[in-house]
Amino acid sequence: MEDVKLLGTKESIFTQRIMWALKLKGICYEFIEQDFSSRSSPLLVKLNPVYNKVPVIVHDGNSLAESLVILEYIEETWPLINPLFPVDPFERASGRFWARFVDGKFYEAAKRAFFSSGETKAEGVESVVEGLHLLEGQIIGKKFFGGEKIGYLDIIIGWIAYWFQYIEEIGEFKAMDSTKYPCLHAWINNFIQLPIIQQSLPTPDVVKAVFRGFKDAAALAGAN
Ligand SMILES: N[C@@H](CCC(=O)N[C@@H](CS)C(=O)NCC(=O)O)C(=O)O
Repeated sequence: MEDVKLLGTKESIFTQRIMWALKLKGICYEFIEQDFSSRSSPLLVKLNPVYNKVPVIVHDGNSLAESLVILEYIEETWPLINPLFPVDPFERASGRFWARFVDGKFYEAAKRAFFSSGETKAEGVESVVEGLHLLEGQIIGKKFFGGEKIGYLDIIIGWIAYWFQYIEEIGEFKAMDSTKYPCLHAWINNFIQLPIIQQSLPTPDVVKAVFRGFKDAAALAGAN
């Protein structure tokens, strides 16, 4: 039995990555749900003093934060069970490149499209559209970004398959277009239909309430 604990929230796109990876590896873990409605829990502050953010994994008493780092750790700790990274060094590095793109440039553009208004919002939407176009180029001819089965990059991009539609709805913008990105659209359906993904997804109501909360908090902060 492994001693694995995961601090997170079920609505968090970053926490879900770790839940998916642990499930794909068949690793049992204790989930320690966090509540961000007031302050970060003392346990989270202790285990992730740098960012106070989830997810945090605790394995045999050692804690690690940042989902991309945790995913690499999970893969290196349990490499033989359902490998998530490609074997080929170029493919591995390329996966890391696109992971950074999604968590960096693309995520920041989605935040501008979601939170901003006027020119900044329009620029954010344009940048998201460019990002989707680039991701379409990466999935052409493949069922999953990992090839025939779900892998590291699918886990990173997974939030676009489910959360993105609600980001668009609550953020009042539209960038996803199944006619412009047919392969990405096919991937979304393939990804969402996987039982391991289905089982852990929060309901649309929960996701929308979280995103509305982000919007309201940002509006309140802007007004002060
Ligand atoms: N780069 C981090 C992002 C983690 C993150 O933004 N977590 C959010 C939840 S989705 C969080 O903990 N927010 C709490 C807060 O900011 O107080 C990762 O990949 O793990």
